[in-house]
This record gives sequence, C-alpha cells and structure tokens, in this order.
Amino acid sequence: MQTNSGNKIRIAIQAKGRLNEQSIELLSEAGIFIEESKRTLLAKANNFPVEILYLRDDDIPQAVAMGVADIGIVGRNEVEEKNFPVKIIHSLGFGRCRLSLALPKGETYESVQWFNGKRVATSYPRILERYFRQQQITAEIHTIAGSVEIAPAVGMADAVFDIVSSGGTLVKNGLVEVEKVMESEAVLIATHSISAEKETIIAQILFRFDAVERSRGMKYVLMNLPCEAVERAATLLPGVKSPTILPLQQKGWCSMHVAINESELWNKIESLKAVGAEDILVLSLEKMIH
Ligand code: PRT
Ligand code: ZN
Repeated sequence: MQTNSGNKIRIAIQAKGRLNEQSIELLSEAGIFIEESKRTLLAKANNFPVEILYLRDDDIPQAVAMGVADIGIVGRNEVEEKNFPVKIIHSLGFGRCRLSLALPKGETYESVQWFNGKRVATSYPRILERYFRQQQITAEIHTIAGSVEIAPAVGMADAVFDIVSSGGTLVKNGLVEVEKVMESEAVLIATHSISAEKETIIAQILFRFDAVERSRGMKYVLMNLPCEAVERAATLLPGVKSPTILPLQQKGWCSMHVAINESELWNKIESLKAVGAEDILVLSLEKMIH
C-alpha cells in the first residue's frame, strides 16, 4: 500500500484482538462511524474525512512511520518494541498491561542479578535487551512469537518476559512475576511528516477524544434543595468549577445540576441529602466539552 497522499486521515487500528473493539468504540464515541457492513482492509467513515486501515498490531507502527496511515491506535509495548520513527500523541487509557519478567515458582529470587547467564523467552526482545543493558545483566534472549508462558515448562527457557494483565496466565503456568519492566496502554501514534490540513483534522479528533475521556465515569446529577443550602452543598463538591443553580417555582427552592464522578457518587449523594437535597436524578453523561 502507498503513502496516504489523499486529504483524508487514514487511521490504522487492530483488525482483530484485544484493542480492536475499544478502538472502534472510541472512534464512534468521537462521532467517527465506520461502515461496518463492508468491512475490508480499508474502510470509510461515513461522516468524517477519515479512512480506517485494519492491520495486525505488530504492523501498525511501521505503517504509520511509512505514512501509509497518518495515525494509529496500538499498544505502547508495540511502539517501543518496533522502534519506528513515530510520535506518541495521546494515551488512550485502555488496553492497560505491563511487561514483566517471571520465573518458575519455587526459584529463589533476590535481585535482578538472578538473570545473569539465564535464558529468557519473550516476544519483546528489544525492550528486554534494553532493560538488561541498563541493569548490566548478560542473559540469553530467546525470541518466540507466541505462548511464551509455556517456555520454562518445556525446557526452552529459565524465565519469561511477557505481557501481564490480571496475572492469571502466569499463575496458571506456575510462574511468579519478579520484575515489572514497563507499563503499557493503547496510545495514538502519528507520522512525523504530516500536512497542515491533516494536522487540523487530527487536532479535531484529539479534541473529541478529550471530550469522550472527560465524560468517562461521570454522572450528571440534578437535585432540588432549599436555596439557602446551595452554598453548603457546593462546598461538598470541591472538584466542580461552578454548579448550575436554577430557581424553582416553589419559593425558596432551587435546582442544582452538577457532574460527579461515579466512584464518589453515593458518598456525595448522602452528604447532599444531609444538607437538604431531594428528588435527586442521576443521568449518564455522554460528553464533557471544555
Ligand atoms: O493479531 P495481532 O498481532 O493483531 O494481535 P496480538 O495477538 O499480537 O495482540 P493481542 O490482541 O493479544 O493484544 C494487543 C495488545 O493488547 C497488546 O499489544 C497489549 O498492548 C494489549 N494487552 C493488554 C494485552 C493484554 N492486555 C494481555 N493480557 N496483550 C496481551 N495479553 C495476553 C498476554 O500475552 C498473556 O498471554 O494475555 C495474557 C496475560 O493476561 P493475564 O490477564 O492472564 O495476565
Ligand atoms: Zn500482534
């Protein structure tokens, strides 16, 4: 495929796998709807100057570096491992995981020195090599494409360096995580050379992503309360710039509207009730645009 010289932004996303669904969801929450019915390697968005290029995650950094795609959504781990000249322009907050060293349960482990002279299986040789160099460890790195976690059990390696999320896979394979080397999450990457026209569209996409991210976990809360309680109620909501207050027809009563993070919702509601709030409505909040 050639460099994308058209005036549409081409976004590379994972075709199948862990990042695919959330990438599509993020784009649609940002108002970029992909024509799902004709899902091919290259799909159009039906209401925005964007094309979607479906690739294996391993190929996304290179596609963006070459300008085949202008931007891409991929794990930070792949960006670091492939080391192509791309810039990370935004962290997306999903696909969180870490790259860790793990050894068979029962091994005595005191420090990273344990790895000297050992064989370590991984799909991320470049990141591991860099880490061992920093730690002044000399070890044998065995690059394998998949099922890294079974390498010690079959005698292919003494330890593994792999992606860990819940840690369940390590436990299932009798392995213990000993060093966390890198944190990862999905990131938005961009090619270094991009036209001013495309920069404008990318800025627009980032603005929309920002609005989507802000609204995550937020609820919109409406309540009635005595106007004299408004000030006290406002002090219970320190994160809020300025709650919206509207007078009610019933004299001395006001309506207050405010965005509250879901994690604090019940605590806040209880304190608001304690200062006199009634008829509390909690609505989902779709976008927060600043
Ligand atoms: O086909 P393609 O090459 O596109 O996909 P892939 O198979 O290479 O990648 P995929 O879909 O498995 O993962 C894509 C990206 O998701 C990774 O590059 C990471 O950035 C991110 N990610 C987040 C993960 C995980 N969490 C994860 N848990 N990638 C892989 N895993 C695997 C891990 O390899 C291990 O086998 O899940 C297992 C560990 O999970 P826990 O929860 O048991 O610890
Ligand atoms: Zn892959």
